[in-house]
Amino acid sequence: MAKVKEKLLFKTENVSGGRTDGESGIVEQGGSAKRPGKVNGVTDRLQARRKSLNDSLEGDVRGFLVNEAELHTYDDLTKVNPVTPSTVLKCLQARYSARVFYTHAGCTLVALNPFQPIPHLYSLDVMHEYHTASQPQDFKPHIFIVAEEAYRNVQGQVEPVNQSLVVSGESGAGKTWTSRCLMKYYATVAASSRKCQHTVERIERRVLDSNPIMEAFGNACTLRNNNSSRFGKYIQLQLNSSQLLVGASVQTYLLEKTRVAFQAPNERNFHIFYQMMKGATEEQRQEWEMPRDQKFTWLPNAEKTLEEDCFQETVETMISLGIDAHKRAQIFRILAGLLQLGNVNFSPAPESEPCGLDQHSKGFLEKTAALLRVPAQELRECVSVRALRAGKQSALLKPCSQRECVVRRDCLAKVIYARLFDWLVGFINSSMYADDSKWCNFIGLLDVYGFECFLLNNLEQLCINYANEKLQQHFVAHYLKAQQEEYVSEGLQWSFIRYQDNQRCLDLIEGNPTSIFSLLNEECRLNRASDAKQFRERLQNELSDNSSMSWDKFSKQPHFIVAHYAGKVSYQIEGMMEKNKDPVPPELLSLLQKSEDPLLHSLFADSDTEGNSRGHSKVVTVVSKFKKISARIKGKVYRTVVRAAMLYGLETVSLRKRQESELENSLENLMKILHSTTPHYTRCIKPNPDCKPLTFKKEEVITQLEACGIVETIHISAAGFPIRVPYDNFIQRYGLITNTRLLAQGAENEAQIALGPAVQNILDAVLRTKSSAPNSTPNNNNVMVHCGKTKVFLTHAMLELLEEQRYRVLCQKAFSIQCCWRRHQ
Ligand code: AD9
Ligand code: MG
Repeated sequence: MAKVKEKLLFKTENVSGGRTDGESGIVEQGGSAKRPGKVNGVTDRLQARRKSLNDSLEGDVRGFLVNEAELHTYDDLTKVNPVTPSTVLKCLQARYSARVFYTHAGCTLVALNPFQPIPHLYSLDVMHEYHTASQPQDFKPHIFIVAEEAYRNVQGQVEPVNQSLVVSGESGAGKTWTSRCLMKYYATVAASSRKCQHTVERIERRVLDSNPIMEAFGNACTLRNNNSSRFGKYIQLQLNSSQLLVGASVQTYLLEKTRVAFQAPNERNFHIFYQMMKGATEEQRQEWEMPRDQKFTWLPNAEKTLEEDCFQETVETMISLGIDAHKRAQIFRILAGLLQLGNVNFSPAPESEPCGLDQHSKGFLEKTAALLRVPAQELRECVSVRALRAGKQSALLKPCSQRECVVRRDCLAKVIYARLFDWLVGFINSSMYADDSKWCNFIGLLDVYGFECFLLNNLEQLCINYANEKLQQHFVAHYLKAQQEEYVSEGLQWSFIRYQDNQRCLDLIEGNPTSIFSLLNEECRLNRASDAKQFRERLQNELSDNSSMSWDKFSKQPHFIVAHYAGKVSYQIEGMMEKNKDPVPPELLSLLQKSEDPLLHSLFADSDTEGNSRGHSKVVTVVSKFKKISARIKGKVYRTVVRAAMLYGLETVSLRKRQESELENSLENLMKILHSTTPHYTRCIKPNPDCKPLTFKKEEVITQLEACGIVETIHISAAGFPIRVPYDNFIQRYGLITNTRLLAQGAENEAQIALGPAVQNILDAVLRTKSSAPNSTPNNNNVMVHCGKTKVFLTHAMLELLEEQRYRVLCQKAFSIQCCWRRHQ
């Protein structure tokens, strides 16, 4: 007997919605690399049959996909059959080789980084084409489809709905590039009205100009990306009732301020320092004490030439945003002061004496003091002597050790830089923000750090991964909603979906009453000497019943492991409490309050120089600031802050308002905004670690697909009815079970509906066989099928059952043909 060719076929839709493959098909919306349930109680043959089906569902795609040569034409990954990590990978690779960089993955867009300019892909003409198309989704996948969909959605069918575009991915994957591209798109399409061309042009320019400034101050060259954003940002583009861009606001998260004073080997400080060093005029050099040949400890790898080292562009955008010459001079002077500070080194001294400074360091300290406009002697004392206070008594002065001096020096640089950055963000906001009466809706763009897992992970990674965990939860909820909508439109009920969410992991990190964050905060509030081992024991005693937490028995360092949705991460505890407290010695704050530089003075004018010094537990820790939403924050406080800042020339925003604006930047607040909008997800993928054009490394990509949740999405699909087959395709493949023939293929909606009874007949026949031979059925519980209006929704177990039945019928037919043939011989 000729071997029955068993292979699942698939078909897909081309960009204009038509079929690209004429064969009958099973369109699988999701698959699973590890499908639940075990095969049991079946004959050997069926077991083997099932195994081969399983293998083909789970394993290599060779000989399984209809036409590998056409893989690059699959515009939506959910149409690849089966959807497994390996088929998804293969499809993306084929597309990348064919220089196709965008692919839909259900409700998300996957963007592969080309690592080379592709100007024709983003030209004004292309923007125009997507913007004016009646059905942009019929065009090739593109970031402009997402942009346009969000833009059109703002109007909403019933009422306007705010939109959020969430761009995620690992460092160097293209998030910031994509966000910039989206901003350009809106600045172009939302400025197309001639009526208020003047204002729109102005605001559109400002919105775009905010990028180079924020990147100059917040981006740096790292091992992973020459222009790596060292902060997260959420930009709201404000639209008026005519859908025109009239303003914008930006919120930033978790600036990596430690970079000012510490750069990992082969990495660099923030771009702005290099820009100043390379682009300063001779006059500026003199003022900033920056001769060309001067080496600065905090300016490593200055010899590297980067596109980002463009001082003139930064200055021009500062001018365009309204930062006047006076303010610019103050900003650059402060930054120059920080560079001088980095060259101050301390020499050890006996315990009762302050650390010494050699001649060089003395010189740099004096230059620092002159640039920061603070008394040099006080600066020296502040970094080398600690004031201990008990109650209202006068302070007891204690010389700091060499290490403590370094910590205080670095702390001074970090706190100045962080406040300067916040000030800049405040200024940018004040120059872009539209009056409340002028806008009614917004499109938000979120560009945050992706999931991180390094050799050593600490509080920074915990916060970043926690944020990603929250975003993943939001994504899952949204994705399920999209699935539900398809089920509803096909007349199915939603309750069939079961999936694993990441709530347990979130409980572990942020839950009440006991979680990593709560214990960490408690430990910091107790204000006792941090003890990593003791903290590890507390975690183990109080959280070991959460299965997302574990420990490596063989590790000597105090640590804990969290099982995130994207993988396990081991966090070291050493230094975590200190990072969480993020203390600033009050002496430093008092010193800065005395600065004669108006900008520096204003940055610290409202600092609390008392609370911390008494050792009271008024500590607002890093994690509570990042996580928390303040009950006091209602509606438009942020706008009030911005307005107040404008009113007072951006210098006298009160402490309360500044704290409120800080809390406004909390993750919970961000999640609240996201939940109130319609989200659109773009997952950026970095095809190789070396940022080389057109190089696709499978291992790199698969790890990212896992980390950004694409594989997770597949698992979620598999939890419901991953296989959806249009009625005509179903009859074409399984009609032989009941001798039903399909006369025409590719039926329209009504014709599909008319096929319902025939489909039901086939299903009844198969399910009857199943109940008459219960032992032969795998995963009895998972044999589920639902007829929608035009499609059959199947579980994998039901698909297996159908395939078995089809195989039996084919064997019977082959057998009777053989008998018939023998009889005739
Ligand atoms: V990080 O988390 O901030 O370290 P991002 O933001 O994900 O990172 P970024 O957008 O900075 O990465 O992209 C890295 C580089 O990839 C850019 O500097 C571009 O040179 C390159 N890139 C990214 N996307 C594109 C693109 N669509 N076309 C061409 C691109 N080049
Ligand atoms: Mg970035």
